[in-house]
Amino acid sequence: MRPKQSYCYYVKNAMEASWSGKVAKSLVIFGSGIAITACAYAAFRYWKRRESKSIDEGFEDVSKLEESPERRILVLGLENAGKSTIFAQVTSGTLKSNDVKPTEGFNVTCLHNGGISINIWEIGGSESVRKYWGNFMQDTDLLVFVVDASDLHNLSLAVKEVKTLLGDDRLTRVPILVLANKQDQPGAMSPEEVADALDLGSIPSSKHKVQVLGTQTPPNSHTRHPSIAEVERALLVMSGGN
Ligand SMILES: Nc1nc2c(ncn2[C@@H]2O[C@H](COP(=O)(O)OP(=O)(O)OP(=O)(O)O)[C@@H](O)[C@H]2O)c(=O)[nH]1
Ligand SMILES: [Mg+2]
Repeated sequence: MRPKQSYCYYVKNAMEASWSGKVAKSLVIFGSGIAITACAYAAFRYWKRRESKSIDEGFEDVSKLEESPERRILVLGLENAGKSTIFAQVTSGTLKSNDVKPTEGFNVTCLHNGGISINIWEIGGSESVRKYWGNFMQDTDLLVFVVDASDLHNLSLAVKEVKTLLGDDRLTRVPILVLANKQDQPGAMSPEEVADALDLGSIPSSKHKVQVLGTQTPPNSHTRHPSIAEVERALLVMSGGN
């Protein structure tokens, strides 16, 4: 038979029980606190690792972009020389020259060759736009200068503009493709005559590689003139996009 316990015994036991219960409870709370903190820390570390990985990946993407093969061609020439018409035929094959309007600012079109994108910037040639040509010189891989070979009246102005361009440091060693356009017009100068007029022979080959092509994109023509395919080939080779 169990000895009869005094009231104090029960109180003491109850106190001990409640004390050990509190300790156990505290231990459980403390333990869960540690576990939660550990989990939170682990989650934080995991998130940090993910974050730094995605930042690294971001940098990889940027470096890939920097290496991405892109070329930039700058197309200049006096107004009405035929820049927009030629490049519409080169990039989209369209023959509708009625759609061509004088370029008030600039046009950008793109040629793709393999994995390389060739961005073609045609800047308007009117007097009011020519003063902004200087804003487009940077990072040019190829300069195309279009001349209306049938417009003898404005030839000296074209010569003056070419001289100014050749004096621009940003174009040093940039290859130059001169298009003697409107070869279909009676009395148009030949590509050789245009080259002489622009004094292209005096340009040292160490400074610029120069090529001259005769082109024509007459209005109402039903076929693309072979000279346009020649231009396309020259663009790819001279811009380094081939
Ligand atoms: N006959 C003939 N006309 C051409 C030729 N190429 C262009 N044209 C015409 O010349 C005019 C001017 O052509 P655009 O292509 O607008 O000239 P642009 O050099 O772009 O002129 P801006 O944008 O004002 O600087 C248009 O009426 C064309 O149809 C060509 O080879 N022969
Ligand atoms: Mg134009």
